[in-house]
This record gives sequence, C-alpha cells and structure tokens, in this order.
Amino acid sequence: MTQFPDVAPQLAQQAIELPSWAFGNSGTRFKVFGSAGTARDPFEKIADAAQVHQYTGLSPSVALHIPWDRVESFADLRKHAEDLGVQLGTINSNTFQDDEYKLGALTHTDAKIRQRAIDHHFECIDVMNETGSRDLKIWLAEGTNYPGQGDLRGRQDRLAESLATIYQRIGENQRLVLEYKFFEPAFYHTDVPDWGTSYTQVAALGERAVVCLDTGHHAPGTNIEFIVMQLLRLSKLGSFDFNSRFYADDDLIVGAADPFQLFRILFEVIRGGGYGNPDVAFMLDQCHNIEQKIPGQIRSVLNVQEMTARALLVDTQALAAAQEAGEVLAANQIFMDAFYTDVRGDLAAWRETRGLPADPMKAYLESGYQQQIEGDRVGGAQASWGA
Ligand code: LRH
Ligand code: MN
Ligand code: MN
Repeated sequence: MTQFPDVAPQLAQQAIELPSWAFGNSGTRFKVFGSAGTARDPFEKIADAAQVHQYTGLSPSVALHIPWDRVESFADLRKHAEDLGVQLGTINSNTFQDDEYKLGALTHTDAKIRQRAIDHHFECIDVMNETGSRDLKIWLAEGTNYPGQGDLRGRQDRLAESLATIYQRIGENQRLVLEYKFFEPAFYHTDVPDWGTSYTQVAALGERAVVCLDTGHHAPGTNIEFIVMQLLRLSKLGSFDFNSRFYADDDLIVGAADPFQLFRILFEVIRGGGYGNPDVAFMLDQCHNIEQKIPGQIRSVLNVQEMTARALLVDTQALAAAQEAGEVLAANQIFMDAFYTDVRGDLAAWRETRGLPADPMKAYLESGYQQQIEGDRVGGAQASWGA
C-alpha cells in the first residue's frame, strides 16, 4: 500500500501544455520523415492535441509557434480549440529561419534588422491578444561560430535593449518568457546560453519577465534540479519545456532518457512551491520524428504525471528529520523509496474515478481516430526546422 490516496488530490491540478509542432512532421537536419495522418494545418494540430487531453485529462492547452501556426483568423482558431475543449496557450516567436537573421536578430548590429525582429515579437503580442494567451516565449538562435566574429559585450547590450522594447508592449496580464540553450545553431558562443544570462536579462526587465527552462538545453552532467531550485528561490522560474536527451537537444519523450532526473526535477518544483502554481507553466517541447505523434504526446504527459506522483510521495517530514540528523544514507533511502514506488496501478484506478480511461494509450489506440486521420489526411505539414 502506498500513500497514493494522500497525494491524488494534488495530481488533479496537473496541466501540461502541448506544443503544436509535436503534431507536424519533423526530423533531424538529415531527414524529415512523413508519417500517415499527420496534421496538415494548425486546425488539425489542435484537433490532435485535443485527443491527448480527452484521454488523459492532462493537457488543457496548446502552444503555438509563429510563423509555423500563422492562420488567417486567430479568433477562428481559438474558437476551434475551445469547441474541442482546449485553450490556446503560449505563443513562441521565431527569429531563426529568415536569411536576414543569419548573423543575429535582436542582437544584430544593423538597427533595421533588430527592428524587424522586434516587429515580429510585436506581431506575436497581437496574436496573444487574440488567442487570449498569457506568455510570449522567446528562444533566440543567436550567437557566433568563430572567436572574434562578434563583439560579445555589444551583442549582450543590444539584446537588453531589444528585449526592453518588446517588454514595453507586454500587457498587464502577460509575461515575457526567455528561454536559454547552451549551443546550437551557433557553436562558438550563444547570446542566451544559460540560466544566469536569461535571469540577468529578465531581471532587468521587470516582474512580468521570467525564465523558461528547457530540460534538453544543458551540457551533459548539469544538475538541472539545482537550477530549478535557484530560479524558484528567485521567483523567476516561469515555465518548463520538458523533453529528454541522451546527447544534445534531442527533443525526445520526457522521462524516456532519464526518469530519475525527471523525478528529481519534479521534487524540487514541489519543494519550491512551483507545483500547482500557475506562475510555473509545464509544457512539452518535443518532436516525434519516427514514432506516432498523438501516442507520443500521450506517453509524454503520462510520464510527467507518473513522476509527479512519485515525487509527491516523498515523505518530506522524515526526509527533513534525516537531513537534520545528518543521516546521509537514511535521507537518501527516503528519497529513493519514493522514486522506486510503482504508482501505475494506483494512477489507473484513480483515472477511472475521474471518468477517464484507466489506460489512456489503449483507449486512444482503440478509438479509431488514428485510422480515421490516416485515411483522411494526405500530405502532413512540416512542423519544424528539419526541412
Ligand atoms: C529551441 C527550442 C525552442 C523552440 C523550439 C521549437 O531548441 O527548444 O523552444 O521554440 O525548440
Ligand atoms: Mn524549448
Ligand atoms: Mn530545444
């Protein structure tokens, strides 16, 4: 018998935003594989995301990427989403695919190019006003490939100025969320490579500017849960992009590569007051290059739910006592006991009490939706950079 009943009410609060791009075809820089039934436009991506929510009850919103998800009427897209029981969520900007941005966008030495990139963010804010989105998420592909290529300090100063201009447009109830990534596509230096730089930039902007932590954006061996702790301590952890990695920014299913790391991260989120807290948004940022996309997203949200349940099961009172008593191994055992608790049976039973299928994956696969989209849709949309 686990203490599962004690933690179940907290699980009911869980919401994990899905990325629209997970439902389009994607790939590596070597090849994009098409797959049968892939969504052809943003409306179909939303419909697929709604399936994930229908069977799991875990994903009430969908993040969009502009321009990938640019549509004629965002009001129509919003209505479409709401009719299907989901909301439109974070708006992600994109300054990484235009020729003009080859040497930088918000950091570019040419004021005209910087303005173009700023205008793109203004467009994203306009979209947010139509979709009802709270967060503008900015990930910048900016950096240099060779030492001496750019003035590191000058770029940082221009970045601060550009971000301040964008921040001024952010509404009272909106947030600017700045994501960091240690390398790629630039390989010598990146302008926002780490949480410290992201924190420094958003701290200068104000309260409505926060950091996004993408779990795949760190060097191997980085203690990500420490960063989670620190950002929560500073009230600057705005959101997560969850995924998992074996090597670099692999964008694989969250919890697939290192379930124990996911557990440790979620433990720190809970410990730091970030769980069930709307200020800390949970999102997936993944691509399903070779596996089916809707099942891939179902697996992902279930992995997060499972590890959240285990992290909630840590006996924090006993843990604190062991820590204070200097009981090194006892403290570690308390932590590991929770990690090793198999909650799958409890979760299945609990789902049924909430009118959800015990096994969401099975329910989806038996629903006929996959066969229907494979028959109906021809020529799925390209989702991402792997073109
Ligand atoms: C960059 C990133 C960022 C983008 C997404 C498509 O690697 O993680 O969040 O918006 O991928
Ligand atoms: Mn990301
Ligand atoms: Mn990434």
